[in-house]
Amino acid sequence: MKRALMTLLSVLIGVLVVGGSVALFSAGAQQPEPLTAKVVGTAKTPQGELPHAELDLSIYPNSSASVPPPAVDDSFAQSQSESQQWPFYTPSSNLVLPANSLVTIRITQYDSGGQIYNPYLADVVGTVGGTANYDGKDETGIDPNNVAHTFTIHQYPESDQPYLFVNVPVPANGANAPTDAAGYPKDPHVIEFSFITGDAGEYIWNCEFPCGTGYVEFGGPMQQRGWMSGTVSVV
Ligand SMILES: [Cu+2]
Repeated sequence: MKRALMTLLSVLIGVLVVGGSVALFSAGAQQPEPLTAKVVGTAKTPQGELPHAELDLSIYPNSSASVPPPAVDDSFAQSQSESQQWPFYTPSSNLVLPANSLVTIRITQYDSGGQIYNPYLADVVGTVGGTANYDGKDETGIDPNNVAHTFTIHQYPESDQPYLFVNVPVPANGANAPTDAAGYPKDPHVIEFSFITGDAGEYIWNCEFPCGTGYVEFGGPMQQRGWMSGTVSVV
C-alpha cells in the first residue's frame, strides 16, 4: 500500500513538473512581430547571380523613453527588463529571409561588453568571404576581450534541412564613449555581413556572449525569447 502511494506520488510530481515546464515554456514562447528582409535587387555571389535582401537590426544596452523594449506579450519579462536594464536586439528577433538569396544584415551596436568565454565565437564564420565589415573595415574576427554580443544562426539538432551556420561577433563600445541625452553612444559600431541562404528552413539565432543576469550571465535576456534570441525563417 505504501509502495503504491509512493508510486502515485512520484507520478503526480512528474505530471506537475512536466505540466509546469510546458506552461512556463509556452509563456516564454510569445513571439514579436516578424521582420522580413527587403529584396533590393540581385547580386553577384560565389554561387552566381542571386536575389539580394537586406535587414537592419540594432542592439541597445537597455530600453528608454526613446527606445522601447522588445514587443513580446509578457508583462513579467517587460518589467524585469525595465528594472534590470536588459540589453536587446531590435526591432524584432523574429526574422524572415528569402531562400536561395544573398542576405545582408546590418547591425548598429550601442552596448558595452567584455571577454567572451569561448574565443571561437569571436571569429566570423559562415559569411561570404569569411569576413564581416566593422565600421568600414573587413575583418575575420574581433578581439575576444572586447565582445558585446554575437549574432549566431544555427539549426535545431534534429534538423534535416539545409545547413546554415553564421556567427558574427559584435564589438563593445568603450565605457567612456560619448553618449547622447538618452545615454547611448553617439558613435555606435556598425557591423555589416552577408551570407547565402539555401532552400526553405526553420532556424534559430541567439547571442553567444553571456550578457544576461543570474548564473554565469545566462539568465534574463539570454533565456527570454525576444531579447537575445529568436527565430530565422527561410521562406
Ligand atoms: Cu548578448
